[in-house]
Amino acid sequence: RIPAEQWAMVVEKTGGPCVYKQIPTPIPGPDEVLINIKYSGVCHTDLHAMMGDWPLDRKTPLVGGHEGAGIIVAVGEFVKDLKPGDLAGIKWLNGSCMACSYCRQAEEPLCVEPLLSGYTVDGTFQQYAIGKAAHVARIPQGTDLQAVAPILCAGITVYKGIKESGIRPGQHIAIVGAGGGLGSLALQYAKAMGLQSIAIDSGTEKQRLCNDAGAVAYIDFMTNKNLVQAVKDATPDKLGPHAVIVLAVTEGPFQQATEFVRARGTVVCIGLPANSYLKASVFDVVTKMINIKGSYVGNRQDTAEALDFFCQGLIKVPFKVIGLSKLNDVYDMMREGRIAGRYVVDTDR
Ligand code: 8ID
Ligand code: ZN
Ligand code: ZN
Repeated sequence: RIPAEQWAMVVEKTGGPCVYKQIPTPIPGPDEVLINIKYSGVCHTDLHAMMGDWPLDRKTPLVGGHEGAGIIVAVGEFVKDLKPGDLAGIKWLNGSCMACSYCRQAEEPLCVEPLLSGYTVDGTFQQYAIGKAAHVARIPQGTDLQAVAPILCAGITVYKGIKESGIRPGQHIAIVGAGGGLGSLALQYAKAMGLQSIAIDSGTEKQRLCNDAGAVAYIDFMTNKNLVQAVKDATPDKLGPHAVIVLAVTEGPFQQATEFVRARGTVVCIGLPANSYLKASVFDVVTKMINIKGSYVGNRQDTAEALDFFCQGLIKVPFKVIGLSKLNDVYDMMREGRIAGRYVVDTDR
């Protein structure tokens, strides 16, 4: 029943575009599972991967994608707790060594020898993809596979980032890039976690999305003349948000975040713009006791928790579905910052 060949979008050279073609169906190793991917979210990371934006080697040719939800069709001989027919998801961390000092402490995203889906190993922009059994996301039977796909990177990442900020219920969080894929999920998790969100992005479509998600304020970074003051003014005491989650794909907003975060507040860097550096006033960081940190996807427990919020019905993912063969169109829209929410590709067309 598993076909020898299957449809995939393949990056054949840096800069793209992806080529829609049939390639052999991969065969899982003893500690792996083969998943018939039904839907996959398209993350900005996939575009960075195609463009060769990062100082990190990747494979070529490459099948991108790391937000894939589907049905297990084969399991390796060492796999005991998963079986054909179970629902599962492939996330950015496809596998890790499980032996290094980070893996031993469940900090597996920091593994020294990670396998990265759609980067160092083929990902989910194909009909059949492989994941290490230890790392695939366990998705409960009956889950809507279209809607859950974006949880597998965007959801896990922003949920983890919010936890890393140390913010508490009732406090204000600024989400920079709130109308994008990670941002729209961040608004949902923030609300579910009892936080008040200040959304920063641009355009009226993203404004509508942010308002619908319950943001207490929307600030347009393209038209606002004094963004730093506007963000501070959006908190009741005008001192600024307790935490900032920066999801933007350019350098400027990382700098700006340290200017509007409240004293003692935390800036969590999540976006990964090419060739970018953090710059902040040392005087402000010291005298306001500002915390600046990074946050990188999530571990297996973060994955389970992020999925649990979704399965409880607390996370409404704003997504649009398009055929896998149209992936290049999604990248074009993404480059121009025109996507409100997330695109999910259907691997059957
Ligand atoms: O683990 C991680 N740290 C992780 C996980 C997943 C993704 C990091 N990422 C990275 C991606 O590689 C990418 O660099 O997070 C970034 C955002 O991914 P995304 O949400 O998938 O991208 P998007 O849908 O294109 O959204 C980006 C949004 O940022 C807005 C854009 O308008 C868009 O809505 N934006 C930009 I560009 N500049 C802005 C600014 N100055 C801004 N919003 C506010 N202010
Ligand atoms: Zn991603
Ligand atoms: Zn490791």
